[in-house]
Amino acid sequence: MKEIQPVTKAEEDIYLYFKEKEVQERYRNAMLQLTGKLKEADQLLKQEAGRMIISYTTCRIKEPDSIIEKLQRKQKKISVPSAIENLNDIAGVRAVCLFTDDIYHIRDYICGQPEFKLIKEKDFIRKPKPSGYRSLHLILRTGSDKVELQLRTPAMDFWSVLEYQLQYKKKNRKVKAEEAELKNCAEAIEEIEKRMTRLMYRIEDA
Ligand code: 0O2
Repeated sequence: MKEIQPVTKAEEDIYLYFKEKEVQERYRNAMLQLTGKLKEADQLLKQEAGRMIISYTTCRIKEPDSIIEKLQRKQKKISVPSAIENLNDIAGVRAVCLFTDDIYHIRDYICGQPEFKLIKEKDFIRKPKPSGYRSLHLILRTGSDKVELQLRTPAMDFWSVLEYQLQYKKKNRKVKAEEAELKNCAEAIEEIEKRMTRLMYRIEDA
């Protein structure tokens, strides 16, 4: 969202390095490897449950201006090695799963694959952020690269889109009422998801 024009040599290096064909290719391959495994897990679980598991998967490589903005936000050195060391989500994959239980089954499958080493896990589903943000973040290493996998439900996903938009509005005006309403919505979503999960198991057992 925030456009940063490279002004320093370090910023220009970041632009050049992360736009290099081989670098993009490396991150793309790491993401492809992960989406391949997600497809495997999806098929296996789909057969067991007899219903859809992963609704959709998206991938993205972080843009250089976003890399620079995040390094600034985290008060880290602006350089290519610093970005590689300090940012875990230069390559990011998001899988939207219908139910919270599916998210943990997918998590277990991916973590059981020898080509992926789990280096960090942040469970904002069991412990949501104060804003109400919910999602499961896994930082996985494959070869020399890191990929962030975000697992969430469709409702967590549409909630986060609105909250992300609000973060930008926040810079120019007061949004306390909207923040409070979003928090209420996050709680209502959690409650509905729990009811839907109970219903899903009742239907499966019927
Ligand atoms: P953008 O612009 O979406 O890419 P780490 O260093 O791994 O411990 P990190 O990456 O600093 O942690 O933060 P975290 O909390 O794991 O968040 C990673 C990404 O998740 C963020 O990337 C967001 O995309 C998303 N995210 C995290 N928290 C929130 C939140 O409260 N609301 C919304 N809408 N999204 C969130 P970026 O780079 O911050 O943003």
